[in-house]
Amino acid sequence: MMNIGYVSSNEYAPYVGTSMYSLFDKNKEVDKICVYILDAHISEDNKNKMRSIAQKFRREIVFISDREKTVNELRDVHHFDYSHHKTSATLYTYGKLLPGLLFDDGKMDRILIIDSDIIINHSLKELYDMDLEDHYLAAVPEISAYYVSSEYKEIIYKNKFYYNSGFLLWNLKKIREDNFNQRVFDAKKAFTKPLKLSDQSLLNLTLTDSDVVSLPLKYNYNLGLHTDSARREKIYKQYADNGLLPKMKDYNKKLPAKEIYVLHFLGARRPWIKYRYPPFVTYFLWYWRKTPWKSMPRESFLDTVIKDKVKRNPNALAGKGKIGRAYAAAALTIERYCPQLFATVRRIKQKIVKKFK
Ligand SMILES: [Mn+2]
Repeated sequence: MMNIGYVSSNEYAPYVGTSMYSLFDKNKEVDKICVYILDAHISEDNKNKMRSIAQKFRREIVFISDREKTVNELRDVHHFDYSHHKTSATLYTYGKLLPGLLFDDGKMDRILIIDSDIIINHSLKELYDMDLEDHYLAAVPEISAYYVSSEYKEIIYKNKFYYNSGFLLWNLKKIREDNFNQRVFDAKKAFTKPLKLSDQSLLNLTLTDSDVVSLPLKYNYNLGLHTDSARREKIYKQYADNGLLPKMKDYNKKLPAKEIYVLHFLGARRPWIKYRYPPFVTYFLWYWRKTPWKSMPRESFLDTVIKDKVKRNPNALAGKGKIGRAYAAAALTIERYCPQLFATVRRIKQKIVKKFK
């Protein structure tokens, strides 16, 4: 028996569906899987598509659609916000930290909450059945954050490890007994600055070292490690020194796919964006092409990057110079990640020169 949780807006439903497909496909030996989807206004059409995937594998799927009042309370009573982010669906992503409030039916003993930008590449049975003892959860430390992250230093260095929030195995029994929800609210209240990485920032603000079991890297592999040849060796070694990666002869060698159980397409590595070729993109596309969304046009990278750069600069629309900077940053990002789009980059640069100088 496995309880799995996802948070999904309507926009992300196709990617949650793809992730769920990979989970079912790689966990056929598990006798019972129930997927709970915290429903941030998913359309009936997308829900039916998600249901058809569960049906194909004879698995149970439950949409949790009656939590709007609770989510509004997060905003109005506990002052959770999404001003730093794109949409109000961000409020629902805090559900990943409040499974006792937003997922639990009062009977579950544990739940594994998975991000929409994750592809499951191996059985999770052993992980799911692990002994959580007296801990609240199990999660994978994000050691790369010590080298590159937009997170506040004070959060990164607060505990022994800084944890990634994309893959969390929660001990719901323990959460109910100790009223863990209140601890999350207290941590939110005590931190007065905007949470840069929303749920992940708050997770790390809430936790102390003894609350968490650290999981091996293979259970939440940040694909950034694959391309970051400058730092990979150091980071792999740190995981190994902490017993979270088998000792290797050569830490400069990339982990082979068969040793990675959970592929996390973090940040700029969204595999569903057109013209993006992050490592293991074929693992995503393999499943994408089996879903009912397979012919949906993929998002344009240029639009995404520009939207993102403008969004990250909240005053961008206030003045020419700021928009110019947002476009310049977009051009740089495209140059770095997508050199095959050099003509596009040249066009943006010419636009900037014409409009903003
Ligand atoms: Mn993620």
